[in-house]
Amino acid sequence: MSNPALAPPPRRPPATDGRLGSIAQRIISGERLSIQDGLQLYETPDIWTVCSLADLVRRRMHGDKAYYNINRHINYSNICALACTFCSFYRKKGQQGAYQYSIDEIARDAAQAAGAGATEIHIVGGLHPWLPFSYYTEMLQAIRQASPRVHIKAFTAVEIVHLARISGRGRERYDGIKSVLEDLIHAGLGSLPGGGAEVFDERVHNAAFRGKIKAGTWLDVHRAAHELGLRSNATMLYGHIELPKERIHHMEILRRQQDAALGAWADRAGVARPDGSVVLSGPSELYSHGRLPDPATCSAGYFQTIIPLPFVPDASALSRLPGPSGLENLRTLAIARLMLDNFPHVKAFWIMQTLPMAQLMLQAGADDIDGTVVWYDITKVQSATTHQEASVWDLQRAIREAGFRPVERDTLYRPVIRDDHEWRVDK
Ligand code: V47
Repeated sequence: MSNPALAPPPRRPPATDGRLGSIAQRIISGERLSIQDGLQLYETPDIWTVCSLADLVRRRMHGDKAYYNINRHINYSNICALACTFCSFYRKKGQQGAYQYSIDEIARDAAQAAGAGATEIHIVGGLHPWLPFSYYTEMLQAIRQASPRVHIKAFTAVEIVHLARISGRGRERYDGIKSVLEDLIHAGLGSLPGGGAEVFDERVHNAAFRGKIKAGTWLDVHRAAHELGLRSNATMLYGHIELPKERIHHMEILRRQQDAALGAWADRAGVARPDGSVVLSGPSELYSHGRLPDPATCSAGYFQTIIPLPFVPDASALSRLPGPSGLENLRTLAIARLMLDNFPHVKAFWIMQTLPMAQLMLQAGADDIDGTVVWYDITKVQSATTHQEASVWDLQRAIREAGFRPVERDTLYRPVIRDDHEWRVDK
């Protein structure tokens, strides 16, 4: 007798939602979506239309290119003054599993990665209660000295604020934050990663992120970085206690800040800005990727990439929560592509999404899957250890199988050209 549990599920036709017609029209003509539109994209059962609209925009911006990089993440210490409910990474000093790398160890690991072809070192850690400010500048200097060509992307906004505090420059003061960034740039910092943004909402912050910096301070750090000519990324940590409207609000805040960051460039370049916005994702050549500030000639700082981070509950104080499902991840990434029309890139961070899911995301708005990573301590998906490495072959295969052309990029999205053990960027 056949086992009913093994019978194929009934085939349902994919849901189509006629109400998406007007949103689709506006996306096709390159108009900016409203908060209401964003909510409708969350509410509709027609997830495949949402994904295919995001794919349309993504192809308009990047054609068949899909980016990856050769990088190495270094988490210098997990000792943290905070004890965030969503975090499984932090330890208290003396607690089992607490660690802190010396500058020599960090420089050695970075040099090893650079020797193996990495173009980027991505450094983040906990808010260490006792390490002095000089530890951070010496860390950057040591990497720069041992590996002059590698790009150092380091420290989330909450770490920058911590550094302002421990270096006596005031925790939340804008000029203090800016002068810390200046010191770090001088020591070798190349850009800021997008971590620590979580969800920009007072209710969610108080319930899940109490103790971390609030939205205004996170945005100030990135604004200061952009004013100093640094590029940065932005994240959204979703799938815990926040509501869809709070995710859309988060995206809207980032979009507004990016308008301001790109505004100065657009004014200089004579690019028209209807309503003060800078839409990069429309059909017009005026807004195509090629018209973005060229790193070789323009010192403008701005957000390069949005990285939606699905909440991984394992081993955190919120482990009772289920975390987001695969379809929720796909939808959120697609909506990020559609709402954040002034962000050049959308990253499906394979470590948190998994590589198979990142492949699907390439067909739903993502143009980047991050890199080889090697070690990653912040989250461990599906019983992974801290050694989480993808080879270049793995990344290229995943991209090709999804129907795209793999392009190795540096941190600033310049194509990397390799010749045996040498590499250079195509400007
Ligand atoms: O700041 C912490 C998040 C971030 C959990 O800029 C968690 O290119 C999910 O920002 N479940 C660090 N997320 C990672 C990050 C990042 C990663 C890859 C690329 C880039 C980039 C940035 O991870 C933290 C926090 O927001 N996080 N705990 C968790 N349980």
